[in-house]
Amino acid sequence: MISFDAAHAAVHYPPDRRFRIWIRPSILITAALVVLLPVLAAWLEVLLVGLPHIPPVPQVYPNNFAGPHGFPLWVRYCHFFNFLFVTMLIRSGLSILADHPRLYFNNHCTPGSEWIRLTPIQVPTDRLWTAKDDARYISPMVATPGYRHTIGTARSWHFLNVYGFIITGIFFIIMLFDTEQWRRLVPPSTLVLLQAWNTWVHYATFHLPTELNGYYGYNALQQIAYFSVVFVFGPLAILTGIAMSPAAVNRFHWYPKLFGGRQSARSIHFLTMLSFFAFIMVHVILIAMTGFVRNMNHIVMGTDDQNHTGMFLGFVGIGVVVLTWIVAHYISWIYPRDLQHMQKFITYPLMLTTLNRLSPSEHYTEADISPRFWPNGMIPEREDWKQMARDGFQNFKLKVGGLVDNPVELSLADIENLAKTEEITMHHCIQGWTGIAKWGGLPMKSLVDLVRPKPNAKVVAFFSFGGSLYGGAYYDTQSLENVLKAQCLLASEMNGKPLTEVYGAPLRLRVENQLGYKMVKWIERIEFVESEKSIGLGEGGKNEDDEYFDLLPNI
Ligand SMILES: Nc1nc2c(c(=O)[nH]1)N[C@H]1C(S)=C(S)[C@@H](COP(=O)(O)O)O[C@H]1N2
Ligand SMILES: [Mo]
Repeated sequence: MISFDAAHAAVHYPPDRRFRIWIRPSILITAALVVLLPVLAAWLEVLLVGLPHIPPVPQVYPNNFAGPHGFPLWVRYCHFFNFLFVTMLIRSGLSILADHPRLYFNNHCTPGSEWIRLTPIQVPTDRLWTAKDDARYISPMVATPGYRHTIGTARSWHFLNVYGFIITGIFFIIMLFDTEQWRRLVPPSTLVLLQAWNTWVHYATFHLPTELNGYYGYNALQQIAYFSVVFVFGPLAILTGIAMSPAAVNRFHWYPKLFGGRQSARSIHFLTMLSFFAFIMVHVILIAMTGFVRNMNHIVMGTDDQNHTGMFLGFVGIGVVVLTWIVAHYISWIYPRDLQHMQKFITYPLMLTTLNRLSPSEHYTEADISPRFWPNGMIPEREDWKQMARDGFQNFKLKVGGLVDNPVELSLADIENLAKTEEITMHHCIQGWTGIAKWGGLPMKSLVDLVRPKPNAKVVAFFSFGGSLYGGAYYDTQSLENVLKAQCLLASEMNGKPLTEVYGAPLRLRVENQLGYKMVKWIERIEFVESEKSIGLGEGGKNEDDEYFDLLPNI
């Protein structure tokens, strides 16, 4: 489908492309019960007391039906765009999930504690296994853009489509309540629950009830399903999405707790995706079973008759959606930079005016510290770093320069003498995993005060001893404004001990309102510059340059 050069083929086409799903047995049993119990109850009811009574479907005549009915143009447009956006969200979401194919209900993400794993790999304990090693291949047939480790581009699609999804959703809900159409979706009383149960008993025991004409009304079960999709799953998907933002979570600690924690929110985000998927499946099957031609006219043409226009145009609409998936696939590989810039054009200003304004303020306790913290990145292979590592970094000097009045070279002891604070914070990796650790080191603000940036210095660049996925040294940038915020540290300690080699010795950055890749490990030098455009490919960091990550990942 797409041909890669050797470096990209090595990342995107790993030899091991097996796909396996493992689910914790207790969860599997619970899920099976949740599905089977209602079916069993329906059969029992029919065997013991017979089929429940469903009132006969009233005969409706177009000229005597007073209530809200039909499918106005705005309903039909929203339906189409929603289908487009939701499928794009599912496809790009699957690519994101494949980058850390484990879901948890605890914030530590300790290997083995996941409730579902979409990889055959059990994390090896006899060697270093980074989160990036753990990323899996996913077929581009089911995911956008698919393959392995394409999370940057997948996120661009996910965000571009989420804007469409939210705008469509808001417009739809406004229109619902601006017209009488809301009465078609919102159950009038709890009595509907009883009616829905009765309808369910019919479906579950294969006694299909006579269907109402959807042009005039829905059966109780159908109404509850539509209501849940619009008013429960849609908002839940959005709210749990926001609960994965480091800027939001590290500012408002109560927020992720609404969903049982940051990882539980991620799991619920996944489960809402499954709910959407299951809904689409059942919806399509029932549309086909209950008068396909007429139903297609309803939602495509807005008419209630038996000619074939709606069906044909409907197929064209589905074709357009499938074509969009295919076009998105090729854009991902042929114009990834344009895609990245398009998403930045919208998201960057949006972040600056919203999430980026939140200052992190965390107060985890020692007891919250994760027993094991996923490692990431490539340990430096440079000889000078290895030599210093052998000597415990006694000869290390951090060079701080660029647009500053007072360039300095600091040993670890100098840095310790400047100032030192500690904080216990939650780390959010772009891949989806989190971990809590205590970090100790120099507040970046103290360093800024010491070197005195010139007025035109707006960006701080951190260069690493370590390499990167496609070659070249790792680096990333921060706005000067952001490093002055609370809890931005040049960390030399993790959990009360000097940083180990794996976790970034001798120094690493901590920025608690952004994602992990902004926090350069194994820092060699720091440079104050006017703009990130003058460094590397100018996108703001090694991952931004090579993997199309965001410049400002507050979410
Ligand atoms: N030099 C360097 N720093 C890096 C990376 C890297 O690849 N190279 N990976 C980043 C990413 S993606 C994450 S999530 C964090 C991981 O930090 P940890 O190993 O302490 O978990 O380091 C960041 N810093
Ligand atoms: Mo990361």
